Amino acid sequence: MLYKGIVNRYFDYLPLEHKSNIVTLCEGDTPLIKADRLKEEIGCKADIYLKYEGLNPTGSFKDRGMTMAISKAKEDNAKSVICASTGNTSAAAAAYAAKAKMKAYVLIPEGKIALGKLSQAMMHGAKVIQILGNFDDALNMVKHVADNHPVTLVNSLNPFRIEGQKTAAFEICDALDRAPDFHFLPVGNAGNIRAYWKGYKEYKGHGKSDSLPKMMGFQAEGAAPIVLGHIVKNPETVATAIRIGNPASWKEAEAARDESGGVIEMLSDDEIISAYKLVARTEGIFCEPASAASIAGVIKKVKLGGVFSDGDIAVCTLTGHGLKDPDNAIKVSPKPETINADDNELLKALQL
Ligand code: AN7
Repeated sequence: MLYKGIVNRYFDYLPLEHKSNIVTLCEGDTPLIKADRLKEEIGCKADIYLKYEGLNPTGSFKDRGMTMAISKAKEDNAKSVICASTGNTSAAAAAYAAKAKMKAYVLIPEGKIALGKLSQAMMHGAKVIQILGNFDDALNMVKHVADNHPVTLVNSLNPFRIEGQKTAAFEICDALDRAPDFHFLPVGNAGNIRAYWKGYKEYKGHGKSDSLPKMMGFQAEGAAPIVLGHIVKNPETVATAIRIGNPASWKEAEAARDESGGVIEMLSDDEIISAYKLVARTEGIFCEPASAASIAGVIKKVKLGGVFSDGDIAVCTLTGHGLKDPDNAIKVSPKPETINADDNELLKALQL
């Protein structure tokens, strides 16, 4: 049967009135990939599975929330949507608004979003406004606009975003035929950890799984408000997607951590980049730097010891595709060699 996206697939679990209002790019149904080479390389006792959300239509997990938020906006006859973004939300908002024949307005921190994401927002015809400030400034600004003008906010403060994103937890339980023991993911604005936890709890409530994972969230050291317990005024990290100092779902992220018996911890940019390279080179999977925080989190726990047992299942969400951020990929990789079109020079360069 033709796949029609997450709202259609999980319609009974989602708060949309009519299927006719679904706006979809056929997001979701992303692969859960068993990462045995990575497991061996880092000496992890648990089996590791990667939920490769980079394979969504705009290249990130944001499509799950956006299909739901835009479908609901259509149901409510909205004509335009607005969001602040570190990049991926703006790409998804722009694409789904285009499909829905709505106008999208997106605010991004100037110079601090990955090139692929900027190109997407521009290509899909959004009005792109760069702020001489950070994501947190931009989020405050769009909240003020949406409170006072007829434009729908599609940041994860919009509860329908969370509803859509929870379907990733459903897919994981469906694929494994159980819930995992651990779920690792990066934390920025904290909507996704909140959404997964909601999804796992609801699925268990419906009798679709009989356990819940420990939620293992990871922030970047320079942007770790939840770990530090205070707002970070000038967040900084190479993982620009999670360069956020005052997360909207702060309390809900803490609740997910505490109810599940999990953690929210921080990682250095070096740890994130080394996991980013490792997953690309062992599993053939290219994710963006922020996404690799989930793998860096597993590595940290393996080094600590005593966390995983044989037979445990740890799922890592790879939130966005590596092609989003070609600049960082090139920066951390060996430069290609240039030679003349000459067989001897080639043999010398190949060092077979
Ligand atoms: C690849 O696009 O906040 O903790 O404006 O793009 O749910 O915020 C992106 C966040 C992780 C963090 N990985 O998720 C935005 C935005 C990637 C991301 C996160 C983001 P949340």
